[in-house]
Amino acid sequence: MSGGKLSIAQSHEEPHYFSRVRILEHIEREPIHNLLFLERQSDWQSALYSVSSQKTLMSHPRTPENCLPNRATSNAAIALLLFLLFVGCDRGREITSTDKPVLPPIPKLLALTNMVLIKPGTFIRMKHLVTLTNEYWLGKFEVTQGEYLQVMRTNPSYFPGDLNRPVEKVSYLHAVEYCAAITKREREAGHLPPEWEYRLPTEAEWEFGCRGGTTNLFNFGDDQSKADQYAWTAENSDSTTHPIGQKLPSSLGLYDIHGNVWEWCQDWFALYPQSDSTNPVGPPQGKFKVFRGGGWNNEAQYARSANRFMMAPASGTHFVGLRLALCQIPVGLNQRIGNN
Ligand SMILES: [Ca+2]
Repeated sequence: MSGGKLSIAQSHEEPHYFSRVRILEHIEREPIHNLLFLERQSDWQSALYSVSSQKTLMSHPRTPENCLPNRATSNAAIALLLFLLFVGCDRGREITSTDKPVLPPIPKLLALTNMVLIKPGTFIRMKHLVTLTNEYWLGKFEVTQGEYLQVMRTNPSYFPGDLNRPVEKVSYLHAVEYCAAITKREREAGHLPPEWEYRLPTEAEWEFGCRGGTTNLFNFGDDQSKADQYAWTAENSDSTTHPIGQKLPSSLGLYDIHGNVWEWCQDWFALYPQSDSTNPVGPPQGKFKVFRGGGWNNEAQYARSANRFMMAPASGTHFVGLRLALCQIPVGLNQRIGNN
């Protein structure tokens, strides 16, 4: 824009005059490209008013600078302005809902079908109260050889022949890898909200689920002679594992939670704290990881709800397997999301 036009606008001191002159100048010179500088609807309306009501503008002194464009250019400019107005090219208008970026929906939790929901609650451990404040899920069955093979492409088990037997000879480290693979698969399938993950249960989660509100030696009571109905132990196993789900379940619907194979837990082994605890996860480090529930290789007394054993995390043996847990990731540990 030349300095001459600027002085004309200022000399007439008309609020809209300068903008009209400037609009018409741009219509005349660059009817498409330069019109994009108009950022308010009022500017467009002002421009239209000026072009269609030439008398208004003509009432101002005619100078080479503020002369109206010729008729052909004006008609083209009017058509262009009308088109831009009706197609919504006004850059100053408010962003509507249709302009907002579409974010992917947050997945709803869809647990695997063979999981049992465990509600929050408390239980007594070594005379101390343990409180679990969040609901979580436990696998209805031990992880089978078939399930492990499908995900990990290998089957480390000592007892072959039936893929419905529980997987064993799986180390704690490989069990963790399996849980992470399930988490990744279910997350990619859109079945897991960001704050949920599959993992090994903590000892407290395992025992609370096993007990199902009972305070007895076993979840079926204190009568060990009933163990044959609920568990594969050294008394009835014939020194081998058995396909999952053949014995009676616990009151919560958990099969083989006593016996068949022992089950890895998340915790490092340590003596329990001599106090009440909430959502305990065990010590931050250690030498051995805990496994629970007894197995085909030990008598029923070792399958008690409270019994525990431990092994180095890199070791695997033919009487230890795993059971999946589905839990919320504690606040502050969300950095694990996406690393699974
Ligand atoms: Ca078991």
